[in-house]
Amino acid sequence: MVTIYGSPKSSSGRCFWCLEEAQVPYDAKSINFKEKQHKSEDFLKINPNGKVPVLTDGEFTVWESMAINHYLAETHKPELLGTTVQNKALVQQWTLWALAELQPPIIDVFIQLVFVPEDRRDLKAIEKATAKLPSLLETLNAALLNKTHLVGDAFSLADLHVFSVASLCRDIKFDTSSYKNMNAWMLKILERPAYKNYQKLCN
Ligand SMILES: N[C@@H](CCC(=O)N[C@@H](CS)C(=O)NCC(=O)O)C(=O)O
Repeated sequence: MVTIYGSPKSSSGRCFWCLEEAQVPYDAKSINFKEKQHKSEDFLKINPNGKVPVLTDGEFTVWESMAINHYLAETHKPELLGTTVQNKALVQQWTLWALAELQPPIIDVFIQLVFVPEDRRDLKAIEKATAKLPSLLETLNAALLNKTHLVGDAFSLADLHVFSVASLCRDIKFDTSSYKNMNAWMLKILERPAYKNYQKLCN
């Protein structure tokens, strides 16, 4: 039995979404941050980083949200990884781009706006991170010209991972109205039954 540790409302969310896409039966265990459950001896045995998400499958344990999704796809819905050698590489390309390029500036702003009280915010850090977003979002927007999916002609982990980061633009109130292809792609993804199931878990 697969068990996912974490909340659908955190960076674990993309794993809950992937579980729904791959139609994997699972057990969810929430971790109480206030009680420092993620730093407990028991939890550190499954993730020495003291972070969620973590997935266990029998005796097997994996952490890092995008690696968890790779495992779920391999074991339950391999087409999410791309169906040709080239498309598999492109799914990796967009996954790593989401994690290494797009996520850091968005998270920098997110932390300031969501967790830091207004009078203690680092405005320079917000400005610096925000300035990186237009060229990143333009890259994404250009890749989606006349396309409904980032890789090939089917939904893949490239879409799931990039969407899970790009959608945070709404939380940081970054205006994305000029990125028309990206917005059309996002609207289609919002209609996915698996995405809707995952959203229900967040309510
Ligand atoms: N790169 C990791 C990030 C995991 C992460 O930062 N998780 C946060 C929750 S959103 C956490 O557990 N934070 C607890 C801590 O840092 O002490 C992933 O994608 O899985």
